[in-house]
Amino acid sequence: MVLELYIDWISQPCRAVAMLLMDNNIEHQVHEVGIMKGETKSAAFKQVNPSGKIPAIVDDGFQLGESHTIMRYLCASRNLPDHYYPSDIKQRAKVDYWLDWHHTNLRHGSMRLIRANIFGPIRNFSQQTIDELRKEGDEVLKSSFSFMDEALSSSNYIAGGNQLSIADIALACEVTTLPIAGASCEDYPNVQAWLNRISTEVKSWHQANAVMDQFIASMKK
Ligand SMILES: N[C@@H](CCC(=O)N[C@@H](CS)C(=O)NCC(=O)O)C(=O)O
Repeated sequence: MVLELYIDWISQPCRAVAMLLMDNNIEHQVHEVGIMKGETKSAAFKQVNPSGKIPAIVDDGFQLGESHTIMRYLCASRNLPDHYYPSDIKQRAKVDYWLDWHHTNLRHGSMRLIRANIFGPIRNFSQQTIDELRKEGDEVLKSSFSFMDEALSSSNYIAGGNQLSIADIALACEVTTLPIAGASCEDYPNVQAWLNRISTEVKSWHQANAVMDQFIASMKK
């Protein structure tokens, strides 16, 4: 049975999973679940992922959520090239380190700004809430980018090594979404160079980012 993928193309973790599938020609069927339409919280979608979050997959009846977990599962179940999630235990631990770091650092900051600048006005958050989210988001992003910039001063890839890993894909998808929230990595030259590198090495980068790129372009009009 073909693998079922539940995503919204605007979502960072969704695009990371989609890129891994597309770059490796893994057959899959996309089911779009609109975040803005509230479809992640529908009873039908919660049958697929009870947490009400995307991405999610169903692989021959096996249901799985959480983008990092899905990516690791795909690496193992589809025997993907070793560089994505290395079998060397120490290199693998480095990839896991950055995937874990992502949740409470880069993504934490990015989500604060997205909530403040996108969801705040739509969902009528108070000005105080928006200001607090912005302040925290700015601070967390600044320290996250400084930390990444330092790591990338001695390596072309976030987890070290000399090839792309799933940590690069997950983090790069987060960084490339930041213009939606009015932020960017342009003050961090190593992060910027790394983002350019990842965007050329991931073959499906532009295809997977097309909806988000259109959204960003429409915001500038
Ligand atoms: N840690 C999760 C985060 C998933 C997540 O936050 N997904 C968002 C889209 S980017 C979502 O489903 N939001 C819908 C909602 O909360 O209703 C992962 O990496 O998969």
